[in-house]
Amino acid sequence: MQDEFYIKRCIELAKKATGDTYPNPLVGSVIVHNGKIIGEGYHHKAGENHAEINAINSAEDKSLFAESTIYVSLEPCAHFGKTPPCALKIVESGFKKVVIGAMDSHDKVNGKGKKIIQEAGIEVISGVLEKECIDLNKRFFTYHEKKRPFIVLKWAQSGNGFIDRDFKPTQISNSLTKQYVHELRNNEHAILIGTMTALRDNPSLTTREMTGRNPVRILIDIDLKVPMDYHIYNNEAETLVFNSLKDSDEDNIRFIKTGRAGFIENLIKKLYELQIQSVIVEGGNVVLQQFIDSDLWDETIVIKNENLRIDNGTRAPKFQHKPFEIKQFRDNVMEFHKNSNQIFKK
Ligand code: AOF
Ligand code: ZN
Repeated sequence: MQDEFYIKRCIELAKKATGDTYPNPLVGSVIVHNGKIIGEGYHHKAGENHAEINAINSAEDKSLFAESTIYVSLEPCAHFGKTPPCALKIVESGFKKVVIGAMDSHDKVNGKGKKIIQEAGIEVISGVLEKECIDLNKRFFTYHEKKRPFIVLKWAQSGNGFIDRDFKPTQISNSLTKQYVHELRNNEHAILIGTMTALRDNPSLTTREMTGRNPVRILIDIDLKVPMDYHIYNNEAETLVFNSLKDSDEDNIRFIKTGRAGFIENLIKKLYELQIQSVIVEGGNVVLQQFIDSDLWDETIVIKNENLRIDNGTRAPKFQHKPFEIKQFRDNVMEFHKNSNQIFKK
């Protein structure tokens, strides 16, 4: 129980850097001596100190380490990257015990950090609040383990399952939800839409009003039908255009030529190469259904307006298999999860 309490604190600390650590994960660490926290830290930004190092540096009395436990939400690293290995620093610092939340599936670490510490004769416990620690970095873990981005599908539908009225742009969700949608977008590295949605709604897909950071915009436009003066091509953010006609790279816009066969699979492979760790797919209906049919999704968010009834229009995408878990949070938002314990090896 004590261990869980301190790993929870690690998670809390890690979350302070939400959105700032890409391509690195969120990680927090605390050092405990005789039931008292004597050091805390988290990873702020790629290239800067890892969580453990900040926790170690923050402790005033380092002579207490020999009788202390260091907690980390992610397995300490074993490699010389932008910073030296935390596992070695932990050994040198002479801790009595190490408690780890989740193991790090990044190829460079993957058990090696834990091994270094154990081989130095230090007691190691791992897997404390593992599910929570994996969830904290679900994008990072999915990216490294499945060799593809974490994929979120999102749409809004009427109470009786339509996403528009008479096949025309229709306001389904209310203005309160708009804020929520911006939050959702902001959690992801990229936002994806198809030709139909770009032509019909002409969205700019930015979230800058909220946070100052814009996700990468991805447009699927096989025959390049979306005119260059549409908002998605404005220079407020980077845009990747997957198409069948040309490859080119101009300022903020990159055209990526992709074969028609296995289009979605090829696109996802390319996003992996471009180190995009997560993507939210916002439509239209055909694109969303393609992701479902290719079994390429991790979470689906459906914003439902129960009071709205529509007689004629586009029907919401359909799952072939019932999702494992359906969570309802807020009145009008449903979240679907594909698997119980996500997709992870352990
Ligand atoms: C840790 N503690 O706080 C973080 C870790 O390029 P580097 O040197 O910053 O290494 C990045 C990798 O290190 C990253 O992909 C992940 O495997 C691990 N991140 N490890 O021990 C931390 N942020
Ligand atoms: Zn490290």
